[in-house]
Amino acid sequence: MSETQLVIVGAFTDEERARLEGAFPAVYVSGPDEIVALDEATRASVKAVAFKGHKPFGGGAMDALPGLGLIANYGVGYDAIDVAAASARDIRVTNTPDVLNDDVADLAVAMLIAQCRTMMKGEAHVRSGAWARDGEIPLNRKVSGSTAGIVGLGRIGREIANRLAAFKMEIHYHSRSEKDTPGWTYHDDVVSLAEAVDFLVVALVGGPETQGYVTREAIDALGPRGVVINISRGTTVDESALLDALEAGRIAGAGLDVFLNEPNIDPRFLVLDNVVLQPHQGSGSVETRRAMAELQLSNVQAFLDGQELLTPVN
Ligand code: 8YV
Repeated sequence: MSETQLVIVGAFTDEERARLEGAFPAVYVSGPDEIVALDEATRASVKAVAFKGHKPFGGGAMDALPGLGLIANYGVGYDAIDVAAASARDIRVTNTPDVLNDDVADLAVAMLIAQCRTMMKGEAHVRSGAWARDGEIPLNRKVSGSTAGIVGLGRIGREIANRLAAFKMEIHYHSRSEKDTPGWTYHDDVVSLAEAVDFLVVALVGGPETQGYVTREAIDALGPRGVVINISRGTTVDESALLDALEAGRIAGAGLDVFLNEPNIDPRFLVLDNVVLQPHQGSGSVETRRAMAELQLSNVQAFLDGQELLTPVN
């Protein structure tokens, strides 16, 4: 067998893993911590890593692969990878931007509508037979025509804003700088954004610089009709402040695809009836996950062929 070029690291599906193993001489480990346990000859021959998941990938795991030149991440968010440590070791990092924008934006809108229109309660009402027995569910809340606030107007944030504009919403946003978006209102801080809107949709990048970015003050500024939607990372919102506000009814509800401690989320969420909870499935359609896998594979291929990387992050 030819020398191992690739370590496949993380929670890949069988199909994704088979595609990588078909393309490159590869070994598999379930997480970065296991790399060090590979035999020395294998570690010495590895040139690239294909990574998927959210377990921390730090300098220690990188040092276990002396010939490593690339970590190709499966996902747009690469906050699990210590990019500074990679750069310090001349290791390139790539991600999979753009191909997932539609799916993630679709899910943000779906969670907003599901929360406001009490779709989870409606579903239970039909399935339990309560509809036939007790009649209609309580009236709920109109979505179209409201005011939406996007936190982070990057590629995904823009897709969400475009969708919500099509729902006749007034669009407000906060991001590092004002964008050229005629008709949309810029706020230079997240509290003033929250004060101005009905729905706060968080589309920030993860990582230390956005840790707790949506603060307790911002959550409370939304007010009792406010809804928080988070499709970014659990770290971007002060989760205990969000739970306190949801429990006390200081905001109306939330739609969450991401949490601080996935998949073992804070059990306080599980008993709330004003939240829509999703299992970090923003990019999780067959079509999008295939496109992400292909982009990751193309980055590995480009690197091993000495070509320019398609989607570098450092
Ligand atoms: C994950 C994501 O990559 O792209 C991102 O940043 O969070 C997701 O698409 C996916 O869950 C695989 O870990």
